[in-house]
Amino acid sequence: MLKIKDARVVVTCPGRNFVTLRIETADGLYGLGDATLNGRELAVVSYLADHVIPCLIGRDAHQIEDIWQYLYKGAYWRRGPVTMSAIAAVDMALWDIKAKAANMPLYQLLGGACRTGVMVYGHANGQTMEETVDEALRYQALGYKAIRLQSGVPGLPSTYGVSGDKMFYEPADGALPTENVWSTAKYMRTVPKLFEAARLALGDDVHLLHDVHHRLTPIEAGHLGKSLEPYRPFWLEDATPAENQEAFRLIRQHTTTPLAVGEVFNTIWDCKDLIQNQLIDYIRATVVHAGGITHLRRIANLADLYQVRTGCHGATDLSPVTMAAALHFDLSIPNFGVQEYMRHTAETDAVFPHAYSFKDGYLHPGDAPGLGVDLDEGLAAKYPYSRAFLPVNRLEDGTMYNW
Ligand code: KDG
Ligand code: MG
Repeated sequence: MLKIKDARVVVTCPGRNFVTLRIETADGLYGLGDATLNGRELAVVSYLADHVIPCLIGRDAHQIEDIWQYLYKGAYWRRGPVTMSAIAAVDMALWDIKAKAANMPLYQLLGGACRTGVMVYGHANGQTMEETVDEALRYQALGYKAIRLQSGVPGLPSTYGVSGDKMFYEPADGALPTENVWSTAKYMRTVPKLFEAARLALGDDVHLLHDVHHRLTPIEAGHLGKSLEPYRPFWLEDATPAENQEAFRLIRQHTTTPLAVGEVFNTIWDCKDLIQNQLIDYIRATVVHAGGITHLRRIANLADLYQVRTGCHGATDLSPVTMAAALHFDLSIPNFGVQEYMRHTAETDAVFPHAYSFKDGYLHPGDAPGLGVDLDEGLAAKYPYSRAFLPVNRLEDGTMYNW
């Protein structure tokens, strides 16, 4: 038995907010779990501190599955991003402890490596198409095999997903939500031109991706997917929201462009129909927002039956603890597709020293026991929480938008 002696939540803001759970056992082992929910961080802090940690003390840290079931079913109130991020943090920390107890990197406990490295995609973005293509060339020169392209839309003052800082894109940008303006017509004209220019400049050997950020209706998404086909995109992401999983059937009827969705999903129930009906090609659920490694493995196993591959969310609001967990997971599953990788700033990396490393377009989790990531609590304390929100989106006439 590895008795859980103590657990605490650490909130830090080395450039952006991160919530980390640290679980300690009676014999001195500890594990870390990420619980960051962008723009709603403190809700998860309270969920963990007030409602989860008291139930953990004295339990056997080895009983990962039982503790997962206890927190999920025992709460009565199942699912939802706050609950599932909190459960994910516990789950990650317990896997970290188990792997440290076994003196193995986590991927070994998960079945061992299925590949030599984890192919990642980076974010090339710019205010103009030309700037975006230049950025993409820079990523290609850094060795990236897969690159996401986002560009400003002519006629719109700002566009979500296009950042000022090129290497360290930060989605949450205001102490109150900033407002972007959206026009589907203007956007739809831009993307195929961007892909045409990028294919011409980058050649055929690089994967090109694009994120719609849930801005289109299914029929608009079908049209966009079809117009991108000549440029062979790796995927079109979040083409329409997926609360109605059936909506993806209409997109599928109109395009063979591969579809990715799921960064906002928190359980297998959010993607069950999408997967079983083969309406998507990549599932983007992540360790932190979808109930940890224990639950993400269940999702990936279901997806594998239907030839759906994983493409885990990996934006900067997912801490290095999640990045490490995702890499161990990605390395060990048969149906891995690609991993998103937005680099963290030097401040964040200093607070979370880690064993994973990037080389030639691939990340590797490293061979340190456990997740291979630590938390410098002294340094973390120097960066107090600072409220920040994701932007909201309005149409040109002021209508609140996002299907
Ligand atoms: O917190 C939300 C961001 O992580 C998200 O909007 C970024 O869409 C995103 C992506 O694909 O990385
Ligand atoms: Mg996205």
